Amino acid sequence: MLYHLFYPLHTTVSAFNVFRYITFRTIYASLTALLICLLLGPWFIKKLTAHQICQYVRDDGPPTHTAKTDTPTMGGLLILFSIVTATILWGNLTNFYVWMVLLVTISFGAIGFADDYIMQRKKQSRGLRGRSKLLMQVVVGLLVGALLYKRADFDTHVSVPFLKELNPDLGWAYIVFATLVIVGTSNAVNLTDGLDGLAIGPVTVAAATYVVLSYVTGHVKIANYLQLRYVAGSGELAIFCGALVGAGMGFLWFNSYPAEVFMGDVGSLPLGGALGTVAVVTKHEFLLVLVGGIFVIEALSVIFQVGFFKVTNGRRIFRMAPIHHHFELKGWSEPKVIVRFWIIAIMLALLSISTLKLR
Ligand code: 57M
Repeated sequence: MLYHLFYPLHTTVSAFNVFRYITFRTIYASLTALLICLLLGPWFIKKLTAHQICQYVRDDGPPTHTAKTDTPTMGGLLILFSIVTATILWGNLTNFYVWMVLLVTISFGAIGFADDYIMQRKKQSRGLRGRSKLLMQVVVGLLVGALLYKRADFDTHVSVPFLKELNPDLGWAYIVFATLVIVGTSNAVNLTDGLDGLAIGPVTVAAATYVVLSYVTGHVKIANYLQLRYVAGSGELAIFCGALVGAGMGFLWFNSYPAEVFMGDVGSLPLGGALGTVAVVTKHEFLLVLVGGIFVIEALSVIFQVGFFKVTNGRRIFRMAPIHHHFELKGWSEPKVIVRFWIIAIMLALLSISTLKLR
């Protein structure tokens, strides 16, 4: 909005020229989202507590988690408000991809909200049925895939990290592929969200990585220089990712151990969905496996644990899945698990950025 208000005035006030730059708007989108979270956070947490919107902790989890009962939840609403406001303020609102990623964020937020709301109404730790939740996510994913496929300038080739010669064209199957990436990431982030700051830390790191990736794929000269697929208009997603970084840091202020608030599904589902959408639009879909490696490890730990549990009639690979519970039950303190997972997330992000050159 500020871009549309001020940039046209640059002919009279040359200082307004700065609104043209994606870098400038990304930094301010990030700071705006951070400030919104920091300023509204205490008031919002008080409201959640006053309305008794609190977590119902499962009684079969690690014993340390029972102390978390009554922690306010649905803090994701604050994250969403900060991201959407900062993106609308600093983004170019004529950009198709900006609206697409906002659409995914808001609709996945609505699915998460319904889930959390049911949990609150029923006063228990289970909300929407897993299948209904998945079906709604798939519908949004397919819609995004179809909208992209219909665009004349969208490329249905996929790029594989480290192998620049390998660019298979998926054709219409790209719609299914995009859905898989978006829905898979959304659920993997949701599974990761089981310790204070465990999900929002790596989400923030991944968003910062995608600030760089969106910027370079949307910049014709840099994209050509790095031999990347140039996606016209994708640079504007750097502003959205910047807002995500700001909101992530702002939320972490309150969600860091010991957490004053949890994000709830209204936070975890849209954050993952948004990262998946950015990966799809910027043509860095496979790289998301590395950028979001923590989410992949968490999801795989569940898949292997549940699979092994079923095949062997009750035997387990990990003490408990997702894998963060395994380390907790091994005796690592909660902050140690969290910070070590953050360290891995940062390492993976650096590795991912290095693939821009190592191909
Ligand atoms: C949700 N949600 C947390 C909070 C957060 C298939 C199965 C493995 C699924 C999995 C599952 O349901 N995972 C997704 C994880 C919950 O947090 C709420 O949920 C929101 C995210 N959706 O924002 O609102 C609890 O996580 C803790 N938490 C924090 N700090 C935070 O910042 O400490 C969350 C955020 C909170 C709090 O304790 O109550 C959750 O874990 O429920 N299921 C599981 O994760 C369960 N695993 C399991 O059953 N494993 C089995 C195998 C055979 C399937 C096994 O290994 O034996 C565990 N979940 C819990 N306890 N809580 C089991 C034990």
